[in-house]
Amino acid sequence: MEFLYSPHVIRRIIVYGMTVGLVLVVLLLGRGFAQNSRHSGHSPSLLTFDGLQHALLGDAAGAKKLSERESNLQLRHDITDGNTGNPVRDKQVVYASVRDIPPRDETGRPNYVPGQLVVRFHGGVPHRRQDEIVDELGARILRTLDARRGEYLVVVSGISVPAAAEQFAKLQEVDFAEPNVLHYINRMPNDQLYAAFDNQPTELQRWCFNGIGTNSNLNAEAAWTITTGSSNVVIAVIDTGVAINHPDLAANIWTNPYQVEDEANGYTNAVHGWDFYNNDNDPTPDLGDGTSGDGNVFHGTFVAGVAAAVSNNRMGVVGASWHSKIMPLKVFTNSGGAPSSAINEAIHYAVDHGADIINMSFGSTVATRTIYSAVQYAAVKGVIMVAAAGNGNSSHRSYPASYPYVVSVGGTGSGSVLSGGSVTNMRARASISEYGPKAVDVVAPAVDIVSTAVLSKTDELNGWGTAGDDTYFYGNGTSFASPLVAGEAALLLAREEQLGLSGSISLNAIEKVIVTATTGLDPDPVGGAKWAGHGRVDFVAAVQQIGPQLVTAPAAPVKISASTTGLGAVELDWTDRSDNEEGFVIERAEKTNGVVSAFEPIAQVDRNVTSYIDDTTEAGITYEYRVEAFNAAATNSVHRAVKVTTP
Ligand SMILES: [Ca+2]
Ligand SMILES: [Ca+2]
Ligand SMILES: [Ca+2]
Repeated sequence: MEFLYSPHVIRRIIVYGMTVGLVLVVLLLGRGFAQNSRHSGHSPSLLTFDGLQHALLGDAAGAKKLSERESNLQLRHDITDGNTGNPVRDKQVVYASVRDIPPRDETGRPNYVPGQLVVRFHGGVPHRRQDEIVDELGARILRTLDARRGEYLVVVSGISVPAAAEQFAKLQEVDFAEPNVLHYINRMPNDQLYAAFDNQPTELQRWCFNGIGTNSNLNAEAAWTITTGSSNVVIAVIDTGVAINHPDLAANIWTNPYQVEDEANGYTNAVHGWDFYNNDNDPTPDLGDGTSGDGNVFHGTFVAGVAAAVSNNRMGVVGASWHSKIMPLKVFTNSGGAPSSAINEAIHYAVDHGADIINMSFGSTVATRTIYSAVQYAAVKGVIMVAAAGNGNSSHRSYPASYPYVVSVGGTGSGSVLSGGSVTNMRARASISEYGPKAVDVVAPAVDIVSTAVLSKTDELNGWGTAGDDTYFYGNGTSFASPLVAGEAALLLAREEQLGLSGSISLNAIEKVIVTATTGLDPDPVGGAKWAGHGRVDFVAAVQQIGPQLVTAPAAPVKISASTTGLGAVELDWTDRSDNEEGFVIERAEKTNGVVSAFEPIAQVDRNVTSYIDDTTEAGITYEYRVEAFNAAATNSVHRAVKVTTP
């Protein structure tokens, strides 16, 4: 297994004095080794830009003045000039009929203020007559918007807003009457590095997540207006470990609710994840030993931040999902090379500990039964798996990305601002990325990605701080495209939860959303027209696809068995065959004096749970049990019961 990132160019922003505000110093590092020449021993050059923050603030202030000046000019132009073919002014306004404005928008937010209308009277209608009309229609003027033009905000009662608007509009004295329409802003996070390089196409994070102007990219801001993610959605990051105390990650690190069970299984004190490489309970990165292998130390921390950094906290970076939990599962040490067995174990751990999504930013050209069986296990449980397509600049399959059930993510990004270009073209292939439908399902940005990181021993020897210090890096690689899609998947599950459909949409349906809510990209000279698989993911298009229409009934559990435990309780076991149940209902009937009672629900357990102990039984009674999978669409209809008689 190799890491799928290219450390060709990495710029670092080191944050000093986290608690007293951010002082940014950019260290430009020309790491002059390519992916396969880690041992070149190249000595990096180091450049420090003093006073960068000052310069940035200056730029931002300058930009603001400029736009104010422009808008003043525009306003003058608007007032004094005729229409001279300015496209900004040639646009036609199309008003919706009041009846065609739904009370709520597609995200469930009201489209207008209840009980309010804006009414304008025709010129020449005297104020007295205006008051009379308002009175006659049972309304009341709440606010005068423009007395001269006869424009008022009125309150109506006992009548719907559309009906009231129609009543007003029918009168010849009335120019228009319309709902008091609510407007919303798209969610743009306030994290310092999101739009740090203001007014430039080099606003790297924003460029990656959203694009700017007509250069739309993942359309994240519109998606974040609908949902910014849910803390109930867990993303397992199988990688080099995660710096769980990084101030831009700590609040989103998963805490293990299964510690009691874990003790019995040898995962002692597994509070925030597990290290399957060293078999210990510390899933933070091994910080290295000062050799070139240390280039991997930051990898898992970086991937975690791309998927789900703490966001909109005025600090550092934004993640694709703002509130998901990150489950750090470490399978690599600093020098790379994770055995299939550790990856298999980590996938099982993720599934059994409630991970909803697994990100795997690594690969091998070798397909293994060891990992594929774990992938199948996760798929049966409905866990979404996302993996990096690989950095081989070829059409070859890389695994785990190319296993069935795993979304393989290739990379966009040609040219690079960090390499001195003026823009990173996110419609074109990243030159490192695998391409073509065999290797790639979808693509996402893989160049000039900025995220959370941690310093290695080598970084310390280079004088950048102390190994283990929290920081931010820029980097390239399909390793970093994959967690963008993992984060997108987290937004989809958050939307599912928001709509009251938790767990009810099957893995199959979610995967279809990810691959169909995409944008086609320009053909690639090397990879051809289909280099990007189904295209570049589009966060808002995907979030908008989530809804009740995707819910199907869950498959019924099979192989239900019941047995009495030593203490007279009854243990039920079953095989879960559904990937879209919200949970299971346990039903019980009892046979007393030859009469069987009706089945009553006695308990409910979470999705993917496969056993239940009923300790409310009495001695010497014959019980019958049913276990039913349920979700928002249906409770399954299998009513085969098992029978047990307590001693
Ligand atoms: Ca460890
Ligand atoms: Ca942040
Ligand atoms: Ca299940």
